[in-house]
Amino acid sequence: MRTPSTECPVVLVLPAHDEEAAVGAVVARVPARAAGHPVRCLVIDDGSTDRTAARARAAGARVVSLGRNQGLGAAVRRGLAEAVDSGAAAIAFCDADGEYAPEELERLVAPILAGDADYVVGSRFTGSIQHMLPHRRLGNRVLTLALRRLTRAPITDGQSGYRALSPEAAAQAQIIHDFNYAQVLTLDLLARGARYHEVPISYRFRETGRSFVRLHRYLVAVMPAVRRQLATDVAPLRRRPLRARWSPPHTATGRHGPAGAVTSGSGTECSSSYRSTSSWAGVRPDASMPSSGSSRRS
Ligand SMILES: Nc1nc2c(ncn2[C@@H]2O[C@H](COP(=O)(O)OP(=O)(O)OP(=O)(O)O)[C@@H](O)[C@H]2O)c(=O)[nH]1
Ligand SMILES: [Mg+2]
Repeated sequence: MRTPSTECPVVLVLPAHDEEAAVGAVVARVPARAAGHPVRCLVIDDGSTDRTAARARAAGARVVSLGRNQGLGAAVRRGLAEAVDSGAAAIAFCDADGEYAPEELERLVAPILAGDADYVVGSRFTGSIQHMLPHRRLGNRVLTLALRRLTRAPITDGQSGYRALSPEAAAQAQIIHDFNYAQVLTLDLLARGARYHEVPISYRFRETGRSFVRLHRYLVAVMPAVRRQLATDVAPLRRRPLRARWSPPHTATGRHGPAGAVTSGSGTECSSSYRSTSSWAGVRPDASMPSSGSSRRS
């Protein structure tokens, strides 16, 4: 098992598209440390035509620009790959529009750093919601119910924009379309045997910028991607005993051992060699697990 040194950073990725009004303040709110680790903020500038990149840099973030606008799924995919390459001890991501609280970062990454989870989702519905449009609330409920049915996992917020992954999970995760990650990332990671965990988070609807969510376009892009995800070689969800992987922190024992479902390199240095060395316990050896940086597109 790999024990990340407390010198290895926690990386918070902020995918951003035309968020000049909010991104600087979000970066400034990122805590300097989380669970004893230094925190690095990485903004993925997804083809912004405003001053998003400059504002993020001025506030102290590292900025990676995608050049042209590629979509939220592509931006998160790139962010995960960059964070893995930088030797992160844990990787989180959230919106750059101020809807999620960077101050709550430790809550997200603590179960990963403790070795109790591979994939942590911040749940707005077990936390607090300051304002959410009624049709959004309904849409979230319906899509979450569908995801629960598909995975048989106790998911309470399938569309959350605040999540954290172990570096091993981030290296192996596949986001199979560029438009979005919400459902396909969860389906992919659970099918790979990731130990899923939720933590309550706070949420407030964006006050600036422009949302990319338009119901029709969203459904037209997301539904076929979910169908494709369910047909991939890591998706025999209905046949896998996933329940065994939802043990709450500190009781997660069993065949994965108490400190992680992932086997990877040993040692305490900040390593970025997850792609070549890691594998999920429980995943078929023939299952292909390309890196998160691969561009498998819709
Ligand atoms: N609009 C848009 N946002 C993107 C894109 N790529 C990355 N993002 C960023 O992805 C994050 C999530 O997008 P949002 O539009 O906030 O999606 P959402 O939170 O589901 O919708 P709202 O609740 O209306 O904010 C934000 O930080 C965006 O700036 C893109 O292609 N379009
Ligand atoms: Mg948002």
